[in-house]
Amino acid sequence: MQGVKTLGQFIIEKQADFPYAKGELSRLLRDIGIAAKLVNREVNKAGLADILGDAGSTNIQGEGQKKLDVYANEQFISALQSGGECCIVVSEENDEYLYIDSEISKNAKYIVAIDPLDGSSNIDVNVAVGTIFSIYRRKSTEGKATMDDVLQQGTQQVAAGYVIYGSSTMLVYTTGKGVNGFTLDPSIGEFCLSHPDMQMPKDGNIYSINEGYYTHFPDGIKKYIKYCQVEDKPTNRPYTSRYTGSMVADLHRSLIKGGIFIYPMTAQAPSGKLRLVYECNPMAFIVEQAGGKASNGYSRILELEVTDLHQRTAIVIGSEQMVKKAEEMLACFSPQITKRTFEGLVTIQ
Ligand code: P6P
Repeated sequence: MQGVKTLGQFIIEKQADFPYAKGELSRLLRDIGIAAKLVNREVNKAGLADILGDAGSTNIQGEGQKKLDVYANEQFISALQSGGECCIVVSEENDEYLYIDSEISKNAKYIVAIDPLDGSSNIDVNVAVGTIFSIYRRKSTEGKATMDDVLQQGTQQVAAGYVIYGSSTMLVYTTGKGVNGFTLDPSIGEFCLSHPDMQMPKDGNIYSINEGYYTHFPDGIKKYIKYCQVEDKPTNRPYTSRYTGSMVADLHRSLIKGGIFIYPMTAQAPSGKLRLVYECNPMAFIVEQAGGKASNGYSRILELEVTDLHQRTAIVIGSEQMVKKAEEMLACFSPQITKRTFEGLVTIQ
């Protein structure tokens, strides 16, 4: 395979890049890559096998768990349990964190937070879905890792990445030294380096938001949407609207083509919908490493205080110039949104 560099080869090659270069993080990333290949196999034949439809159970979000959600969760947890490098797993599908109490993991130093199958409501209609993962090093140095090791600020991540199961399957990750993308070559069953050193365009003309909630958006977001729609040739407007309902797909497009993805707070979701620990923090780390920007409209996502495994946040993320424009509109028309019970809006840190 002349010129092809697999994920495994790349991880080993870059191992010296991070301070704890004893191979532990390399093995952890390898374990995640293996689980991603297993999930990919099932996602790609979901329409064939009897794994569509609700599994009957529901997750902490109260959402019906589709069988693929459950399968993906099991695969990632199993890979992390058997890999020996992870001591705690936080998953969107599990109410509490999972402490991995096994002989092989007794010296494990890493915490992994994961959304095993994000956008899973799109599976039945064959729209891209994704896995999002975030990796921290435990803070405590002895005994059993605890919640204090889990609830760390996004700036403390040592690695983050996503898998997008789309027209091709890609794994994109960062360890804080830039962002690299790998495409799965089914003929050899390997993720191969296809997008080295990914850079998010500083500006763009694609905005991504669920405009169905328009009436419930803060005024600043309404103003930004109208700004995107106004005819203005010098600033390449009107922009194009693209929204898939899968955060991973919308952000992957923005990473490659430029653009902005917004899931703001609304009256129904006064703290936003998306989860900080296993959706917004990892995506913000990746986007910032690629030269983009990520906030809740007012404060940098990676600096938000983490107080709960499943806490939600508003998010404005993507090309730097577009995010700055949206933040300007929020500052001007929805300054420091404060708690107002009748609108259900909350104070922004
Ligand atoms: P809505 C999928 O359920 C998800 O968590 C993200 O992947 C996606 O961006 C968002 O929710 C879609 O939410 O309210 O627009 O359907």
